[in-house]
Amino acid sequence: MAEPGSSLLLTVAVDNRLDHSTLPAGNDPTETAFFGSDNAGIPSVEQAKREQKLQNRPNFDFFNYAGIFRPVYLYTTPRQFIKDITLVPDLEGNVEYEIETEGQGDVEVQVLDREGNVAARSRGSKGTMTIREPRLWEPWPGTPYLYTARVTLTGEDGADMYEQPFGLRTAEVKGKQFLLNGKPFYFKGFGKHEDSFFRGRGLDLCLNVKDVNLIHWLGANSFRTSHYPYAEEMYDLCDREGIVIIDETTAVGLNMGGNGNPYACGTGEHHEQVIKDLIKRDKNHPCVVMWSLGNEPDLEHYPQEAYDYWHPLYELAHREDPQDRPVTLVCCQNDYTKDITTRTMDVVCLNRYYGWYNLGGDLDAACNGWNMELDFWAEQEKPVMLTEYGADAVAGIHQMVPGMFSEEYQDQYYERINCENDKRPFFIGEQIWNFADFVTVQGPMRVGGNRKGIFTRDRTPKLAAHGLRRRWNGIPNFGYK
Ligand code: BDP
Repeated sequence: MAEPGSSLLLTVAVDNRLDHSTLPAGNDPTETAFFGSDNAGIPSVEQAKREQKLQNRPNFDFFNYAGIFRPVYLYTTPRQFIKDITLVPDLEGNVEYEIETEGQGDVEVQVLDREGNVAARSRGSKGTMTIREPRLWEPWPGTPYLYTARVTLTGEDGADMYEQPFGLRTAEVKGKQFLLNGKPFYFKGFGKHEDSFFRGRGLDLCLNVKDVNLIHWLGANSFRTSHYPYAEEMYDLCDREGIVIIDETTAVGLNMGGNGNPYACGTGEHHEQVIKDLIKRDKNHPCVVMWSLGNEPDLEHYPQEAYDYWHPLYELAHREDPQDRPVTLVCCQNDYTKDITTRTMDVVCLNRYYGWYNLGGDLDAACNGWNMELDFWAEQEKPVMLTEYGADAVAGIHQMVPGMFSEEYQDQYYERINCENDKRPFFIGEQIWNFADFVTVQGPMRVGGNRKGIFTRDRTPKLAAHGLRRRWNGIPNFGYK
């Protein structure tokens, strides 16, 4: 330990290399890129590939950036200090708490209301406090009421103090419903990315405020942190603004399209750690209502291996979370009859591209196909939601007869698919892909990035944003299904 006043040199190395054993996963450097057009077998192409300069080959659809893109803080503590705070509130105002400390001392916990008045207090590192006349945390436009737990540890060396905001809310699945505070909740929102001009993925507090304002403007209530945990500042903001989050790990790209078993590549232990870290970091946030173990793994070609890999992770997440939130895994469009894992999650979360990657340009056929699949899910005793569906639209392309890549096609796509979803009582949410255009790997299917945003990369609305705004402002958070 450094003496006060002495200098300390801290060297941090960051490694952004990807392969099949990393999370997120990459392809081997010699394999084709995510969107590479293959033209396999042509001698000149094959040889040029072999002679190509080595580079990262992400097995996912976003630009991964590199380096440290979030703030890093160094701070000092007394010798006895508060290491961790765990809060498990209920709707009656009871808050179970546990304070982990380094060293011994007296622990005091005070719950402050929004005005700073003491609403409950307790002594000792573990116990239950009761808030009288409790106010619940409700998603916007309800009131996302926040309390603060002020924890003090007084040891031989002096006192350490930490303030942890929290909210009274519950999240659970019952039958085919997702209950928030005991009421059936309907998800309206997005998959997002941390991505913008100038900052790339770097933390941008102004951008976060802009995005949350746009979410309010649309009448949406939620997003998924596709495909990695976001900066903590975003969760703090969502706690305050009443935006609901599905919190996702970095496990994207565990899918070789059937050309290999992604579960034999050694990601298991790291994946467990990633889940533990995520839950430890975000467990007290009222905005987080569900954990997503990962995005679009192969669940079809190695169904048993997939189940044997994901099911223990599902159980781990339940064990790790003191609030025992629902747990899910986001499923790629696949042969759902072969996939035996998705149906075992608390919520069936589907990414589906009827009308884009298949049946593109024909929305009648797309709706027909989607309905056939919905008939299958109707048989399962689970709540079902879309965590991705969408169509690329290059802002400024307009067509009288809507064709792919036009703003009109994107707009009509959502109108048609949503109309089918509305007929299904077990369908509990629509998170579109994507909130805004974003950069990704180059390839023949990408026009200067992925254009499935309903906002451009600089956050101007496309036609579909207005249609969704009309729709979402008419759908209440509770009791729609
Ligand atoms: C899904 C992925 C997402 C992609 C999207 C797309 O989960 O990351 O960006 O498709 O192709 O497969 O637009």
